[in-house]
Amino acid sequence: MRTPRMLAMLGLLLTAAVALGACGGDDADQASSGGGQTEQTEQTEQGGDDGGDEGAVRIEATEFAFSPGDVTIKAGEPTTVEFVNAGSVEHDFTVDDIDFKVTAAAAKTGTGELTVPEAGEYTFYCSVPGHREGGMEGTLVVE
Ligand SMILES: [Cu+2]
Repeated sequence: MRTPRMLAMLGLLLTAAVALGACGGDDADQASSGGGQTEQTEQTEQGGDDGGDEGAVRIEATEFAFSPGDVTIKAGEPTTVEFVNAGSVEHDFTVDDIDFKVTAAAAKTGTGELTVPEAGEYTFYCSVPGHREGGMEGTLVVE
């Protein structure tokens, strides 16, 4: 008489324990790993996009123009400037307000890194004599 009852109770306890354990496990998995993975994926994608699009700018120089004439970067963010000289004489990319200059010989590419802490519009130009007057001037927009 006692043995069957104890077995029955044990069975109930085991069933309850398994059911509770299974439910608890599912909830925990969905809450922690499911939510965590989603957040991590979003952060990684956003970070990658930001770095690729806004962490670098490419400016081309010819006689006597910059392309593009207006360059936009983000305030406070380190930005790599790739200055491609597609012309046949030396050119440079100079921004007096932030004391920045990248020079590139004919058919060469110069690179430099700048961080502009304050938003605003800064004039850039080529400091080779006569080039600014010839049209090598543009606006660096920091936002
Ligand atoms: Cu020039």
